[in-house]
Amino acid sequence: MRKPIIVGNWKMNKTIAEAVEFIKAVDPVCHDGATYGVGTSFLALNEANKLAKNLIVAAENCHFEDSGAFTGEVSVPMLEEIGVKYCIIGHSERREMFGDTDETVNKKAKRLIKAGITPIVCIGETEAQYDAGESEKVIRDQLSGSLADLCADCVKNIVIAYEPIWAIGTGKSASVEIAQNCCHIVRDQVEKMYGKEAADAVRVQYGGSVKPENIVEYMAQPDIDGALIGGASLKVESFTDIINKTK
Ligand code: G2H
Repeated sequence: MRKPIIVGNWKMNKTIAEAVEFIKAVDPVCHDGATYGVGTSFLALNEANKLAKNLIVAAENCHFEDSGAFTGEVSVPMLEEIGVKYCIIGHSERREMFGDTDETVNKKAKRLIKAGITPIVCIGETEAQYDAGESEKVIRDQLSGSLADLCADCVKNIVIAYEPIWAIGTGKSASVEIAQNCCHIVRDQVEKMYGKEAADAVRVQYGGSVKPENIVEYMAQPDIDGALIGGASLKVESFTDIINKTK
């Protein structure tokens, strides 16, 4: 049985004070129906992680090297030092604007796994690729690169977020059928790479304009084990609503 995992991706939102206020309000509402979490800025991570009892707190990126001349970057040992247990990698915004590739995502995944931090590996096709009918190929290619050369047991513990780029922050969420079909392709690709046991265990999230109004139908799909949620994770009311609807 896969435990659902629903993570808010705050992106470049919330100061430390705002993060603290949110966690104080939402942490007590969490329940055993799923693992709930938030991805915060590097600055807010330590405070948020110390405060959260029920929510898991995720970094939104990391560097694959442990130290060195990488101005502005944060390494995995730095995350380890403050007890962070999850890290989002390869989000489409990072791929588009900050040069993340399947190769660097793969290096980050390997380094995180070595540290016992769960990577939330993001993949997803652009609108042009979707329109050209290339979604499946893009998903399989991104996973082949991003998850290359990991151990099958390690793959069981990672989280994969399928986020079609055309549905991110646009209000244009993928239909339940498309989301299920693509999350099924994700699982099938994991099976091809690492076998059935890993594919049965890996948790696959859908992301892209998930909100209280559509969370229940996504979560009812056999291959969708959770969600990565941007806009609707920023307000206490809407994230609480999502938590209450996934009991
Ligand atoms: C996709 C998602 C969070 P939103 O980026 O990862 O954001 O829910 O705002 O589409």
